[in-house]
Amino acid sequence: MTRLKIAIQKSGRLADKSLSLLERSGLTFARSKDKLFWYGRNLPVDLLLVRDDDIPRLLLEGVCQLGIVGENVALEKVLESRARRPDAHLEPLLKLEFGHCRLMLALPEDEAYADPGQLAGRRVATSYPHLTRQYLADNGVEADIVTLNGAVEIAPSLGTADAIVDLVSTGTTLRANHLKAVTEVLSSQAALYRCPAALDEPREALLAKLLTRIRGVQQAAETKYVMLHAPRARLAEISAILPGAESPTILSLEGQPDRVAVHAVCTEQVFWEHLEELKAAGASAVLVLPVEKMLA
Ligand code: PRT
Ligand code: ZN
Repeated sequence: MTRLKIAIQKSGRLADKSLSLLERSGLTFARSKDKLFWYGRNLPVDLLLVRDDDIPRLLLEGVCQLGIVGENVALEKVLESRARRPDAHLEPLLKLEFGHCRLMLALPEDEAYADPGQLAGRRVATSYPHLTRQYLADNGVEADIVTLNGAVEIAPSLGTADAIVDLVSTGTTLRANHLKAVTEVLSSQAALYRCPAALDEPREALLAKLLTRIRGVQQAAETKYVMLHAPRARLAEISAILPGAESPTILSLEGQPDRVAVHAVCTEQVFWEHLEELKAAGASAVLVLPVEKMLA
């Protein structure tokens, strides 16, 4: 039977948002609390809950057809697997706008930074040895890479490394360990990936349908339905302020020949500044409503 499997992180920073995205895309699952496999109830799409590090391999081996994982993990694991499969490759179908972080080179606070060349012959601790090696090679630097699976940020104070390459979001962890981020190795966010192998036709069709839905959910999150009253004479000006709105609907207002009601779908973010500009252009009764679903 035609079914798809999606791998997401079981617990951790990406887990809740990954599941929520799929649920908002209309997928429902027969959940089993401690099981790793959730059966898709309303569509033939099942869920596999795993450690994020396992997701790239599940895709490369075709065990799962879709997966949600940080670009940092996807790229690291692809580079790692190239020892066995030189052509290993994963392409993000969609960036998902959560799980943002940066893989950064960090040095002890009191060391001045000039360029990556100063790492030559020194020890760099990281949980991302392949991305680090690639970065150093791209910069023509030969250094010793010390691979650690956790607590990378304490390596310099323990004396096991001179520098680190680690994920940073707020920078609090680095500061607490008297380190400073000096340059970016990779900028990352969660992304939706597919298996590289082509699928049979029904499964490709199902995958395309799911992708359209997920895109729709993403788009709807930004999109707002705006309703307002406006002086008929300033319609052009008001339409131009509405962000990302195409051909608004204009309705007449009973007993008010000079004013009209304007309804518009704004596909770009509507900020307070836009509302203030609308008001200055004579708009009143401005309402901004969320859009739940979109099918373009
Ligand atoms: O158990 P499993 O293997 O599935 O999870 P995990 O522990 O490997 O990963 P998890 O849940 O911590 O992170 C999953 C993904 O979230 C990462 O691969 C990144 O893509 C993304 N992400 C976003 C982050 C961060 N932000 C982040 N801040 N991953 C880790 N961190 C670390 C950072 O390295 C630091 O040690 O969180 C700490 C706090 O960061 P600061 O800069 O805010 O202090
Ligand atoms: Zn992990």
